[in-house]
Amino acid sequence: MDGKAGAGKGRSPTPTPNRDGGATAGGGGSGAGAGAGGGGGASAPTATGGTTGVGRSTLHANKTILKTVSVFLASGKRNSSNQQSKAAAAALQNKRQQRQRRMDELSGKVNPKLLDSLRKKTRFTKDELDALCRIYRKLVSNCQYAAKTLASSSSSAAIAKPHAAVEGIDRIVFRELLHSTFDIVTEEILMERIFCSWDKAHEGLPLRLEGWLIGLSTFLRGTAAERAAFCFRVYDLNTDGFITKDEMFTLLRNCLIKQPQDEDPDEGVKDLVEIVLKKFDLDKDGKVSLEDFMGTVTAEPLLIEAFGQCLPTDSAVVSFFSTLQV
Ligand SMILES: [Ca+2]
Ligand SMILES: [Ca+2]
Repeated sequence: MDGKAGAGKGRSPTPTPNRDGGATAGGGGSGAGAGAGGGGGASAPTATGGTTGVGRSTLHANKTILKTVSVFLASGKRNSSNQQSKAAAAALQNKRQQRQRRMDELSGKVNPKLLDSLRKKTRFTKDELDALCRIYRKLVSNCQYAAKTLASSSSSAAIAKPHAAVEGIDRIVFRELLHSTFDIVTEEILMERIFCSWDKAHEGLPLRLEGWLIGLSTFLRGTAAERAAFCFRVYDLNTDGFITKDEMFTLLRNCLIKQPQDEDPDEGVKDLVEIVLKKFDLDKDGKVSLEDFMGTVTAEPLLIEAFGQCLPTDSAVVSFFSTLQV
């Protein structure tokens, strides 16, 4: 109340010096407006540089602080300078190794240690892994090329740039591969789920080398159980560990051809959901757990893709391996 009255009082005298005050205020206002507008306009293109720039500048700041600290320490204890240079050398060495590993990953050369661990984690031979690493490199460069083109094309740069900084296979290139190489012709929603479920280890998206290879191993050479677990992850849309009736409805919605004379076009889908639920829900709690799913699929392997295609056809797998030329 008081504040309002004060504001009212404060305002009421303004008409008196109206011309001067009003004009200056107006001028100030438009000036600020123009300034903000200019800033806003400029911020779209600079934001791209800004995001990386911020990262770089903090890195610089950190480096400077480190330098200052080390100089300070060195001035205090000259004796320990030997130790310090050792530590600095070790840090540099560490940094170099990290950079080398990233370069190797990108160039398709995988260091022997990593290759060895990947061989244990996947069902690929060494030669197959080499070939798959080459494909990874190619897909990553496709992603980077696409990101660059997008970045240079327009104001969408601000959105595209942060992703471009992360090396890996993005969803667009991944989907294209699923579609063209593995004959997966499926709903948008499943394509997205396949992409998100691929990386079981949750290395993070876009897909990095290890996630790509382990996912591919399940996809192409997985045991029945591995493949079933993968399908379950895909179908569990909200990743809460159960395929619910709602999720089944979403997944099965478009698999029935709707009849124009149907009063309730969803009726058929709802009936289908009930039938499928009965089939899968072994413990009768109204939703499908991983155990339910595995039990059902073990008894009837054809039901593995009951909620939509998310595995390659056999012929696609055969032709994929033949193109690896190993
Ligand atoms: Ca769920
Ligand atoms: Ca159940």
